[in-house]
Amino acid sequence: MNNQLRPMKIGFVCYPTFGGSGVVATELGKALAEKGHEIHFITYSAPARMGSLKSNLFYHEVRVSDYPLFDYQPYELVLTSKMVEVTLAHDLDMLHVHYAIPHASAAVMARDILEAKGVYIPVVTTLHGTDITLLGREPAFEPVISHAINRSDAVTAVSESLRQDTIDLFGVNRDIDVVNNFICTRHFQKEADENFRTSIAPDGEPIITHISNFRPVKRVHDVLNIFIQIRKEMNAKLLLVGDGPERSKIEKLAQESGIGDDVICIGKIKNPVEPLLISDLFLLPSETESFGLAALEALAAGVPVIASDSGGIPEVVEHGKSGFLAPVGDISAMSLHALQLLQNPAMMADAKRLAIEQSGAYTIQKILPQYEKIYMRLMQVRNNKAQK
Ligand code: GMT
Repeated sequence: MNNQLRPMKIGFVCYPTFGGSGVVATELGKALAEKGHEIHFITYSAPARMGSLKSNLFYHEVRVSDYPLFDYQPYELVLTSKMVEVTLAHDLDMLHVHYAIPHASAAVMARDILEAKGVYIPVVTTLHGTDITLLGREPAFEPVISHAINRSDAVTAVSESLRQDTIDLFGVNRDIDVVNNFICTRHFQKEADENFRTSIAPDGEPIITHISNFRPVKRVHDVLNIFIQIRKEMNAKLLLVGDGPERSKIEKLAQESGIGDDVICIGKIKNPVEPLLISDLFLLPSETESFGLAALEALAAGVPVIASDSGGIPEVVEHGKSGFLAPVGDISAMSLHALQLLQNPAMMADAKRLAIEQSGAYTIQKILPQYEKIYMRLMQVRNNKAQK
């Protein structure tokens, strides 16, 4: 434990799903708990990556009863009340919420309710991307997101690109700390499962992988079209991991393109490490990506990445080193880069080595202290307030 930072009790609010923001929040909470802090997850179901409860790790369910009075159940209000309840019951020091809505706006309201009761609790908001780049553009959400950002006690963004987008889109004039996403290296220090590899590529074909929530922003049709170009030149398999609105369309397109047998969709899985360890190349041609945690996970598994040069991706993947970047939608450039790597073993070996090397800049050991520094800053403000 850092000498200057006493163990703290922190309420963590996130989406408990497999999405990047939930994964980052859960892994951060677990690592802080291991360092001696007391972490209370406040979510509508147990976070997917939480695993079994350990000491210092707690989970409080937000349960919205089905009131026949409402056409829409007021989740944000129930979440707010739960944050107030857990803060008082467990004497929390801080709330760290991941994703602007409804988490940051609910936390700001919870803090106001608690302040009226004479309890001051700082709110840290971590912005993850779609809350800013997609929802932030919606007039239906913009005023609430702006308010939540301006009224949080500290705001972090997962990349410099997202920090700039937040300033540009919301005109906020407050400090935003950039704290990058991270990986837990030990999760990747495993042998690849050879049976799994053979089941996907029985004749030793290279495996090209894409992992996402299959939303339009991921441009999974580009993934398929890049693969079709590669397949014209060499044997290969496309491994699609995850599920979402575009999946059945992509499966149908793969069948119609005559390469259906080379496209394997395995759906949603808890942990992306196993498929990454058997992969040769990772594709992430997204329209935008505030960071691209999936790309970082691929690098950590020693898998070079071919991606679009949008959002925060260039901060993660170094063009010409750990992979290649091209403009959004430039399928021919991305397929040429992919073939360059797949057909050149020496270049591929270098890219694999650089992938692992570059992911080393984003380990939890390097990122966690950056969050602790922010917590420490807010604890000082809290203590000063208490002394007045
Ligand atoms: O990628 C998604 O659509 C899921 C989304 C989320 O909120 O879970 O991911 C966002 O947050 C991740 C974690 O910070 C980032 O790595 C992703 O780049 C970001 N997605 C987008 O910006 C599209």
